[in-house]
Amino acid sequence: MRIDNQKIKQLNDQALPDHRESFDHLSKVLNKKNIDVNRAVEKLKEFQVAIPSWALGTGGTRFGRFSGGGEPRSLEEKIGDVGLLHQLSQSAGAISLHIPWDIPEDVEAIKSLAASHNLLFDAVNSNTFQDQPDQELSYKFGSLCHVDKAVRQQAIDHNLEVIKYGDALGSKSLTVWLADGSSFPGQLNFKKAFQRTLDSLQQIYAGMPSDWKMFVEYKPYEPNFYSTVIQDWGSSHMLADKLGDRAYSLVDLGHHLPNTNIEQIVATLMMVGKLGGFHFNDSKYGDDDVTVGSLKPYQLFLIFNELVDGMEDPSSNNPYPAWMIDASHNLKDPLEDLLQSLEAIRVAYAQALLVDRKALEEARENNDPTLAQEILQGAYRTDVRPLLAEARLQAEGALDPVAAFRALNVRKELIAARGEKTVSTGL
Ligand code: PSV
Ligand code: MN
Ligand code: MN
Repeated sequence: MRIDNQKIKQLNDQALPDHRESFDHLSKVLNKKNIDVNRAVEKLKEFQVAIPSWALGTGGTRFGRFSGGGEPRSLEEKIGDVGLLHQLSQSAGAISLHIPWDIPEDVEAIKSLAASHNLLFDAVNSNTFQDQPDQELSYKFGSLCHVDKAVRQQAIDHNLEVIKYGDALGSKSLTVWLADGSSFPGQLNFKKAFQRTLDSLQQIYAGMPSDWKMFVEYKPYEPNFYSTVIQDWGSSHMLADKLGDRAYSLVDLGHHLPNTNIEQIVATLMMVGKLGGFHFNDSKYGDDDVTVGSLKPYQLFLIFNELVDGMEDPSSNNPYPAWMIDASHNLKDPLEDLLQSLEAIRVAYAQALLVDRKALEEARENNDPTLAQEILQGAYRTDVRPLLAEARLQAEGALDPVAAFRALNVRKELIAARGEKTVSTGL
């Protein structure tokens, strides 16, 4: 399904006088502070966030899953859903696939479908955390770290196959997230497990095309609750460092112990050119995967403050990071939720663009924490939503994507086309 652009335009026209008023007001405020409003709007137009194929259906908790209906039943329908998000928001220009959930049967047809929605293929993801029905050996006790060479080889071969699918579609990176670890003290030899994981990753790295990157994700818990092999950014960085120039750490917001200073991790990884990608979500307790910015928007801003600092640093050799939402929804409409996440990410990004970096650096050099806080919070407390709306308007998206999604009865139409009881593959 595609939305008629005329209908988006009609909704925008109705909301235009209010938008103009708030955008003009904000422009005046920012101009007084010597902030280039056009530059900020252009930056926002360029800023694209990938949508993971597994976030398009209703996620579950271990107590149940309550489908909202109209979930995508195939890769084609998943691409269609990301196309809708991109049409409304003009900021979701890529999809991230998870193999084997998203095996493309007809690569050329899938490529042209994605292109017709102006979508690129972001990082491809391997899955060695579940056993597939036709699989010979089990990952119950790990995959790339497994004590049995044959299991490791099976997991390596799977990753190489994922790279092949990604390459055919035009992806340029592989994200490896491992569930490997142990649930009981004494179960695993930490050092041997790490060495075996490195050895397996080296073989996968060697199988990547020369223009590909590998992103190594870390997580301190779940599904193994005593230890995970790649528990933190230090372990991830050690692996990426040993693997080579095209291997990087990937930071997922939910993959930290409570109160971890994630913005400092971001700054440190970017300083050494090793932050490859970012997974956005929010959480209160663990890897809750709830809507970005729904709980800790100030933390998100502080993270973006470091990301923008790293991206604008001329001496940095960090590549432009790959942005992705990694969230799941057990109550909300997944598409509405993703629109809210996109908005939260872009709000934090826009606020970080407003930070006067020269003044902040001076405050730091003068040991003036009060002024440093004034500068940061001045940017954080600016309502930047009119900037986002203007960027969308200029790109022919919707001024208010969630309102448009509802006014145009998108979910109702998806249910009519796909049915009430559809279940999408994913986490
Ligand atoms: C599991 O925690 C996880 O959410 C990781 O963050 C991966 O990126 C994702 O699943 C897909 O495998
Ligand atoms: Mn993730
Ligand atoms: Mn996760």
